[in-house]
Order: sequence, then structure tokens, then C-alpha cells
Amino acid sequence: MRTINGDNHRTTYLNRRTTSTRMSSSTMDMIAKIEAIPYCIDYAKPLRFASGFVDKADHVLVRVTTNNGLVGIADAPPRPYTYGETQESILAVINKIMAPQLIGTPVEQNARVHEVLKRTVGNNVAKAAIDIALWDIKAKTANTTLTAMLGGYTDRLQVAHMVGFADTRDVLEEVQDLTDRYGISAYKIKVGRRPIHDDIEVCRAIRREFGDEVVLYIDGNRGWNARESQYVLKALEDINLRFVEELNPASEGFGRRQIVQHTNIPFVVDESAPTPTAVWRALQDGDGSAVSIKTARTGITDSLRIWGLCSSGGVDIVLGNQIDTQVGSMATIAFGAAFYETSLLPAEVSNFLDMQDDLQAEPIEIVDGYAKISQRPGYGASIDPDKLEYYRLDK
Ligand code: MUC
Ligand code: MG
Repeated sequence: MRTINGDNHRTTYLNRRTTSTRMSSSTMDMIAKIEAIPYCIDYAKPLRFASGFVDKADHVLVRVTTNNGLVGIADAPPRPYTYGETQESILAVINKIMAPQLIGTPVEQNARVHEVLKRTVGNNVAKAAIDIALWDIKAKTANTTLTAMLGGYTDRLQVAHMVGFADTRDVLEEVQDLTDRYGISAYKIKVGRRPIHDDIEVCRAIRREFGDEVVLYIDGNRGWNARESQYVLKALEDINLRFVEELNPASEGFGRRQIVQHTNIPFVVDESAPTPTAVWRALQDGDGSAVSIKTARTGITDSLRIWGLCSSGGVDIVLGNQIDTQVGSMATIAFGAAFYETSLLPAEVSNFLDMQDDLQAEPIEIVDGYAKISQRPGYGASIDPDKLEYYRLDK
């Protein structure tokens, strides 16, 4: 893998640190400012799924600045139907609770940062964004990519696209378009509708039209009950689904475990296991047999803990999509490329393609079905200032 660590680069950077007029008496980078900026960009193609729909990215851009002038960035996508957070709640919890407690904390003291964040219950997405922005700074400070800093396994990931509810004909057109334009050959189909046969037909049609090589899996977002889920698994047993995800609520304890025990297809826990502790419990209790890691909800620090659990225990990891922008997807790509176990399977990092625009200045390119990490220090988030000015809601 190509690295960006030229010696000149590093020397220049270190010189800047020792001569900077902005430098405090300490050379340590400390959190000086945390900004939470609400913005809104419409989707060209809304995504519909069993627990909700998204027709606009009404997100929060989180920007952390250090006393030495380094800046880390992250995107926070509110998902009320999954974690209870809204754009307003993310702004409030960052501005009123998290930022005041974190200002002055050295960036390198990750454990201290998390002791502070832990004092606030829930608010997964707000916490994750602060964590990602701080890791962006850590990698910039080390003048390396986040991927290299974490593990450096590869420089690209195969892409899986999430396909929302639509008529079979529209779904086939969408898949054909993504195949032709980007070479994408892995698809997660949103299911969980009634009548059940609408979803069965869509899945069968994709397998029939696009062949055996396409990686196909389904995500029910808890839309069905255990009996309906069992029925669908039986009806689709000949189309080689790679995974099934959250077909019914995990709270249907007995029914969920029956499904997981009786299918050969790895059952992915996503919204039922949004923290490392919940993942551990879900695996122990038999609520699932594979795990979705979403950096938008577990940042880098807790995603590392989940990767540790799964890679040690031989559990498949899918890199999930929180209906992320390019900035959010870049964090997922950077994390996923760091490890063998997170780069084995296609990663859901392409749904920004359905947005009308994006804040990211250097767009992610998907070529032959793969997305590459950015070679810039950090994880590659770069904000176009004019677009931010245009789309921000707090002017
Ligand atoms: C997914 O995998 O479930 C839909 C809702 C949400 O929170 O994430 C998305 C995708
Ligand atoms: Mg899911």
C-alpha cells in the first residue's frame, strides 16, 4: 500500500508545531473548540425501509479544533427510529453537555474523552461523531492515514449498495444502473413489507437477472415477526442469500433465537446491538451470528472494540451504512480498510450516490465496485466551504 509519510512532510509538520505562534506552552493538542453545525441536503432518490424513510440528509457536521489549530471533522446522521436522536437533540447534547466537559482535554487522552462521554446515557451518534473527529486529528498529528494508524491492511473495500423499497421493475433498473456506472456487484435489499410476497419477488428477480456472482442479502429492520421471517427464509432458500439482518425484533427473544439456530445463513445484528456490550450480549444470547459495525454510531473507538470481539470469536463483520454522506462513508472506508476481518465482505458505503449534493470537497470514487481510502492524513474528510455555507441551517 502506498503511504503518504514522506520525510519532508513530517519534518515540515514538526517544524510548524515547534515554531507556531498559536502553540501553547505545551505542544500537546488540546480540544479548544467543538462546533456542531446543522445542515440539510435533499436526496435525489429517497430510501424507504421498514422502520422509516430518508428523503433529506438533515445531519450535523461536527468540527473539533485544537489549541494548535488542527481540525477534525465528522458527520452525525440523526436516526430517530433507530437511536431516538434528532438533529436538534444532537446539537443540544454536543453544545450543552459534551463540549463544555471536553474543552481543554488533550486529544491523545482518548480514554479520558470516553470517560466523559460515558457520563451521558445514549446519544450514540453524537458521541461517535466527536470520537471520529478526534481520531481524524490523531491521524493528522501523526501525519498518516487513519487506516495506516489503525491497522493498515488494505487501501480499498468492495462496495455493497442498499436498495430501498420499490416495485420490482424499478429495483431492477436501479441495480442495472449501479452495475453499469460503478461496477457494484453486492446489494443489500431492504425487506420487511407486507404483503411479504412483494419482497420475495424483488429478491428472486435480482438473483435471476444479475446471476449467481452477485452478493445478495436482506435487511428487515424488524418489519416482520418471527413466523413471517421463517416463512421468507424458506421461500428464498434457493437464492443463496449471503446474510439476513434484523428480520424481526430481537425482543421476540424465543422467536429470534429459533431463526438464528435453524438457518445456515449468518444472521446480522444491527440496530439491536448498537454498542460493544450489546454485541457481546447478542452473540452470547444467540440473537444473531454476524455483526454490523457502523462508525456513525460507534465511532472509531467502540468500532475497534466490536472488531476485537468479532475477530477474536470468528464472527462475520459487515460494515453497515447509517444512510451516510460521503464524509460519513469515508470514515467507514478508512476503518474497514484497516483490518483483514472488516475488509473481507462488501461494505455499505455507496448510498451517498442517492443524494443531490454533498459537503465533501474531494468525492469518493467507486470504480469496478471498489472504493479506495483517501491518502491524505486523517481519514480524508474535506469540506467544501461554499457548500457548507449554502447548506448550513444556522446562518
Ligand atoms: C440499516 O442497515 O438498517 C436504516 C435505518 C438505520 O438506522 O440504518 C439504515 C440501514
Ligand atoms: Mg440494518
